Amino acid sequence: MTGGLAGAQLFFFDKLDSTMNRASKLAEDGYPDGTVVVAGQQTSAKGRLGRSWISPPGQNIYLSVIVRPTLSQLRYVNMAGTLAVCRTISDISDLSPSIKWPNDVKVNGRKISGVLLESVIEMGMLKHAVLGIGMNVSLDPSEIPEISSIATSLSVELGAYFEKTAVLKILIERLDQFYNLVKRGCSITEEWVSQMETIGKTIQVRIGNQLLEGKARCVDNEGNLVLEKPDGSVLTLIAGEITLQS
Ligand code: BT5
Repeated sequence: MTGGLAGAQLFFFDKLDSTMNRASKLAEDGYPDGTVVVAGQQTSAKGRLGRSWISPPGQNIYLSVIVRPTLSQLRYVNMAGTLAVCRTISDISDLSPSIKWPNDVKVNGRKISGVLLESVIEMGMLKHAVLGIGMNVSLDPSEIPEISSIATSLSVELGAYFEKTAVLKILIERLDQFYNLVKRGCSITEEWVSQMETIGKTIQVRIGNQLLEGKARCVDNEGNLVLEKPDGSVLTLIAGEITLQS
């Protein structure tokens, strides 16, 4: 722990429905910026847009952090989460993680981690937000049909056992580092984009029931994806409302 924001106080639970729910409750009770909630297992873990995060017991990381940035810093917190995961993977291996806009971390084309940001805004003011990170450390996706073809873990990629606590410690340190940059008003967009696999690719985007195809041109300073449609027109996609198909 670097003694900064993330990791100020850490709560560990063997089993929770979701670390997001528990961290959100603690935030409502006034726990400070950087309070971390970790679970050994989740029974009802959340992904984005009503999806779920498979969270069996064992050596995977399920973590949520209470964050209290300004409203204008909020959009960078998701970047801090994905960058912290990438840096953690690079710290402990020679794997090359990449970010799939806006919140997935992939290794060799498969998802190893997902990041989720939930915020409570009242009367134009940010009350608090919770950043969630799921990271597969020793998950064996071949045992889970729903994700067997799309997911991976550190153990699968490296053929070695990893001690979850050691990985968690590095992840919290990295999160602390990136979140501190956000809080100090430094832009981490450039670094985020440099880790991103999505730029330059032809992608399919689902917006509600609509499916669009286009070329991912760039990401603007606020993290929005700029899509060029086949007719040459340009659309700015805001993270949080959108799913990339592949
Ligand atoms: C995410 O959503 O990727 C955000 C996941 C955040 C999970 C953390 S765990 C700690 C904290 N507590 C929670 O309750 N949540 C957070 P999304 O982009 O919607 O991706 C969800 C999709 O990823 C699912 O529909 C599956 O296709 C896939 N998926 C589910 N579980 C997975 C896993 N363990 N590994 C890889 N992919 C998974």
